[in-house]
Amino acid sequence: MNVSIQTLTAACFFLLTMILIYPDSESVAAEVPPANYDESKIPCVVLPEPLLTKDGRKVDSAKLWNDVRRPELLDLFTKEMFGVRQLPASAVLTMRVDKLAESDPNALGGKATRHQLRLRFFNVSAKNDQPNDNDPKVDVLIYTPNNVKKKVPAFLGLNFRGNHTVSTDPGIVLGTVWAKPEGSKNFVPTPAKEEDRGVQSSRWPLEMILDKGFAVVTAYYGDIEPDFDGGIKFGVRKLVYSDDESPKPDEAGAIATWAWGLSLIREVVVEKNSDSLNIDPTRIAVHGHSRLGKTALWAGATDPKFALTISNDSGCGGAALSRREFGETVFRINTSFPHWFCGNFKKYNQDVNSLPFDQHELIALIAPRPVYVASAEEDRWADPKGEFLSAFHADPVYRLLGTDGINGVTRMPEVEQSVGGTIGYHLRTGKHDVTEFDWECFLNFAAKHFR
Ligand code: GTR
Repeated sequence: MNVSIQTLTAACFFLLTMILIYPDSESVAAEVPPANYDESKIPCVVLPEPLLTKDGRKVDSAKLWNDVRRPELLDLFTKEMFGVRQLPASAVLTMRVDKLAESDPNALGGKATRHQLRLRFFNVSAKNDQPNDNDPKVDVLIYTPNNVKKKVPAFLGLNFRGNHTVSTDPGIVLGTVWAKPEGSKNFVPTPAKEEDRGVQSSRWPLEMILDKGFAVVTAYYGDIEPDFDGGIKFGVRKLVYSDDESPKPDEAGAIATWAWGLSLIREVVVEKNSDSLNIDPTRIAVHGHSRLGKTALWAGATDPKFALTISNDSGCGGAALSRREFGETVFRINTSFPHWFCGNFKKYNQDVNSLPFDQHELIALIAPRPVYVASAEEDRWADPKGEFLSAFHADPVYRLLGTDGINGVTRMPEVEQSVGGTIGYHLRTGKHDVTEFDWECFLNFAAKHFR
């Protein structure tokens, strides 16, 4: 190498100047490199082996997986990525389910029965044994098909913009959403608007889902915790953390909190009321799009009572492999959304190869329960190939546990083909979204596995 003395001296001088200006490395805000979309620039990716224990044992039986490797991985994902849930702490937090407050047996033109109920959270003290208006609440919206007599399976997922946005149904209660007023940078609680009814209905084809004999259960994710840095002070966790307290490095970020909300709804709303709702609690699919797809995967991994999990365009921190660093990266996501994951996850910003896991192992944590990963061709930010590879590399765990895994698929399929077995996958044309095609695949997958 031909490096002149002058160049070396200049480099040393530059470094010394930097050290003097920025005496500790923490104060140097490292810049997130631009996103890479070039396959040839992806460094050689060596994935951690799901079927190898920390102490080097080969996992060759379901028993070793269940007793040792799965708990080991679950612990790593919990402490290093999503964070330990501080909820539910029933000693601190009391929850009241307002009776099945609103029902309409003739919703959606008679196709469905609609139920709406409100979960209210509050701290009990000597002076207070009732929630007040400022206490957190989560409104849950449920539709069940009218033409099925026996208990039906259900799709449970959070929505981005409020329950009233999933359908134009005028009976949906207008709640409160988090929005930025014109010219403001801050989110404030804002009464949901009549004109926003149904604005997200293309992502929630209710009639199509109901016609196939499934119920739909949803709630607004911002009710559980609003989605901005500092949102912890305004959701359910405001009852757990005091004003000047923030989560420790291994404590839950927003995604783990939303996932907690999904499990809570599954348990206290659906399972507890399964007779009156006519929903089969053993056939509940958890699903989500994008950041809520990441949430669905974590809910599926942590709550074995979710019988099936669907991730739509979940990307970085969801189904996409972190080590590929294609599109959105760990560094970028932790910088743009510092509240989504736990503090420890930021340790890996500039060295994803030191992560003690990769996202194929998140999918493996769901095994042997069916999991479906959906990608969109133009959604390069979410790295469709990385999403497929995660599904593919979870296959050995699914097969060890006696399922057909990805059913022999070895290559990423052409667009618009749904492939796989217990692990399902498709790549559709188009952008980052949830479309009718996605739902057709989810419904077929669920119908096959919930037979
Ligand atoms: C993007 C984010 C992604 C994805 C998406 C979404 O801005 O970078 O990780 O989750 O938002 O949730 O729509």
